[in-house]
Amino acid sequence: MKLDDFPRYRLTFGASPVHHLKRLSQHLGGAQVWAKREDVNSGLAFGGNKVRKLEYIVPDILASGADTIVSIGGYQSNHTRQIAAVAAHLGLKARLVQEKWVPWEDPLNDKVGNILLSRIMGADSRLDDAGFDIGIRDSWKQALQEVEDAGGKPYPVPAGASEHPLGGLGFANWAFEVAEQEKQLGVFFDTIIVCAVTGSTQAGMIAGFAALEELTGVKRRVLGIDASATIDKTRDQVARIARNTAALIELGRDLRDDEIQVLDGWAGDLYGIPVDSTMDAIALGARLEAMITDPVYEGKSLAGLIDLVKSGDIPKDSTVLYAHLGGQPAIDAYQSLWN
Ligand code: 5PA
Repeated sequence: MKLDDFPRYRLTFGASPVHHLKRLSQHLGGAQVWAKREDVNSGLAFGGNKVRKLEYIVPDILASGADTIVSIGGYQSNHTRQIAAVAAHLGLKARLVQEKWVPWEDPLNDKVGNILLSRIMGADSRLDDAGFDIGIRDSWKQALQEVEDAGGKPYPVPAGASEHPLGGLGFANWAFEVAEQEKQLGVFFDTIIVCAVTGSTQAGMIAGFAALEELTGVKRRVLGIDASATIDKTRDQVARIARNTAALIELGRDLRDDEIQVLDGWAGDLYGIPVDSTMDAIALGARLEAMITDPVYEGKSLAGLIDLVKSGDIPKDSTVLYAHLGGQPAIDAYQSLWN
């Protein structure tokens, strides 16, 4: 099936905004930097990248007749907050497994930010001591079983909606949305910067831009910035989901290795713990552009962008698009970094 033939349930406002980061570009003195803003893509509890992925999963949820969406993430997972939002929007229940993915000892870490929003939206959000892993977890399988045992009909959505067979479609479509916006704005983005952890955001983009390349012959770089600090797993997952998504939308060729690039160097030692480059990037984005990024994901990918422009790896004549994927609600749990 071609991408346009997959059913899409609209959860976003429309195309997410694209704008020039003039002061940041000037400051870096190199490439022109623009942003595409998934952090303001929807009215559902602050939106974010998962809302876009879920647009292609909701038709399957509704067709399944499920009454409860079951998903998993860390205490401050943006994904589980977006699951809670979409469940509320559809009139379904949400059962969320919130694992201790980050050894972050702020006493409010399991009370404010994303987890608070999920609870306000009525999700059944339960804490679990297990540490970080982007793979399929027993705690999640157990939650599915519990919903069934209680007579409910669960619908499983894995971490970040990434391992779901349709998880890459939202961002495959994003590539075509970018191409439309380029026409309207009269720009061409030769490089895309995107944060990668569970992988289907970047993977979807890779498949989508590959499909676009087949139509136009135009190549570009989709650079993933790892924020998992378990880069081998993230790299494997991005590659696998990119290939699955490419096959799903009938790309008609294999993806080349040069199309799958997940870069190391900005995650620090641990998922969820910012390093100096993260904090500097957050400050720069906030002070030059009032563009707020978080210490877990977007601050790390912004740090990558800044360094790649400064080093000339992204050359001066480049026009680069920073995919802002959301994540600001988690900042409350990290207040001690600034107070
Ligand atoms: C997340 C993910 P992928 O997981 O698709 O690679 O996206 C990485 C990413 N930016 C980037 C933000 C703001 C994100 O929330 N978040 C996860 C979560 O549980 O919130 C899936 C890990």
